Amino acid sequence: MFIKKIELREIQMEYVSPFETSLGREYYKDAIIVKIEAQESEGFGECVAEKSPWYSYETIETAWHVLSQFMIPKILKKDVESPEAFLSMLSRIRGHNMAHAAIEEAFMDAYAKSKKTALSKLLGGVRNRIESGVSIGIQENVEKLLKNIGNYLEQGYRRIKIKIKPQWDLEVVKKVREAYPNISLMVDANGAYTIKDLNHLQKLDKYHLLMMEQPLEYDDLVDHAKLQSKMKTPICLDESIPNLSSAQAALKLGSCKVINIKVGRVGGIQKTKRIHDYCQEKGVPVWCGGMLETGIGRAINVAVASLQNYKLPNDISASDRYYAEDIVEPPFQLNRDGTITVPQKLGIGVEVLEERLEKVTKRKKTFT
Ligand code: OSB
Ligand code: MG
Repeated sequence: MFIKKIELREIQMEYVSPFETSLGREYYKDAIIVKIEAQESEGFGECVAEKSPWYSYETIETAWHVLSQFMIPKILKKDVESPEAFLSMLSRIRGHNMAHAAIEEAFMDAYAKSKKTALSKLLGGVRNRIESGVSIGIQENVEKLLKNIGNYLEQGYRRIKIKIKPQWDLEVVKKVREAYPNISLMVDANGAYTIKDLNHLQKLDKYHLLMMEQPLEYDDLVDHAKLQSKMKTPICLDESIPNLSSAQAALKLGSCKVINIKVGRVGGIQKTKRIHDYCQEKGVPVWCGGMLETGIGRAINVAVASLQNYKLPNDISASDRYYAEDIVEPPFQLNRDGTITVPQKLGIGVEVLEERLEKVTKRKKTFT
């Protein structure tokens, strides 16, 4: 595939409601959208780096820098014969997984289109529908949280994830369980605790949570192993798994029983597939995490979640849970059974609405 032109856009879209985690509160989605134009097709990718380095060290600025100074020059005006060749052309650039993922997604979309296949099919996906869960941020009070949960359950979401932090944890989970004794419920701390909180966290065991996501520091595996050995609730790692080798280390150490794979965090679709395959071999289920993506990133998430070992509900909700107006057509909708249908059209399988993209663009650069 001969790569003729690449376009970077920084966009900003308002969330339907602010999203708060132990890391802070966000009102807008800021992202970089990458478009690759090849001889035979074009493709889109989304960089999930945020404005500030809270979730990850990467930011919009670091991704823009690394994409334009180092990644784009390596592939522009080049003939790339396969996804593997694409990866190896960029393999000298260490780290910056979110930047890597964005440009690889755009390549994979264009590549699937050139092969006249849907991205899900190209990857070996086995589902027509993926299970949809919803991730609910920290609220002003528990009453609001319970009301939100009720709304999402009514819409059909199959699993509720609530964000926790010290002072917004045991009492909140207790009240949610009292109101909804049997729902599929999990918590995500985004690394807000340390191993010194062991006794405190153990008190969550009585609420039969589906799992507890990333309780301890983002770069820790050893303390997570200690914590997991002393808790019944399965630990799921998010931030602590940036690549295949950390996934291997985590399973060997016993740091978790589940892995949340985010395409951006692990550096792209092919790397996602490798972690997925490894976990499958080890009998460890995975699910697809989210970064409140626009329809572009969402389409990629839906495609990877169609793989066999995505055995738990994903943080892939309908477009209207995030945005009043998405930038793809059709927007992602929740089926009544709490699933989202995997697009069967070529590539990411949804049309990117370029006029709408233009409206949300804050900066744009074209490379030819
Ligand atoms: O930890 O999973 C997380 C959003 C931004 C940063 C980190 C996380 C999240 C989410 C959102 O939980 C999930 C979604 O996209 O619906
Ligand atoms: Mg998380």
